[in-house]
Amino acid sequence: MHNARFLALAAVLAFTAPAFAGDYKVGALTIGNPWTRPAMASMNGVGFMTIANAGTKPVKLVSAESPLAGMVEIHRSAMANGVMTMRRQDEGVTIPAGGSVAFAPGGYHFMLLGLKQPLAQGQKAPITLVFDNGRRAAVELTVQSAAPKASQGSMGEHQHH
Ligand SMILES: [Cu+2]
Repeated sequence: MHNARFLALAAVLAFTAPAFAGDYKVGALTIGNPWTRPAMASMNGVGFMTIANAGTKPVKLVSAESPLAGMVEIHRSAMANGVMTMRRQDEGVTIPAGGSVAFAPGGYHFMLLGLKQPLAQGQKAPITLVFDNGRRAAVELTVQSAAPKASQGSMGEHQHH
């Protein structure tokens, strides 16, 4: 009786302990903290996450798709002559072996063009990442107005005011 109660408690703790739920593993890849901002239907959404590659070979992200958007593009923002611009990454994005790439405000991001429905705070937005090795990773972007805490820190993301 006492043991059973202990196990039940342990099970609850195991479910609630990870502060950063929302990491997805596909083979050697870990997709960390996928998130997006609230947006209205017919607007464009922006998806962020971290993709880490624990494997011994580089993996290239070639495209992405979502049932919620007319089209998903991989973009990279950069400052050019004091103006923030973004470019489509038609050649894909390589995740180096043993390394990771951050999709974060001010850098790489997923552009969800032509949202078919609004993205409301707390909702989940499905997106599928397509890699050159044929692997597909289906993840859900959590809709929230600010970056998740777990993606800061080691990534050294700085805030612009
Ligand atoms: Cu963009």
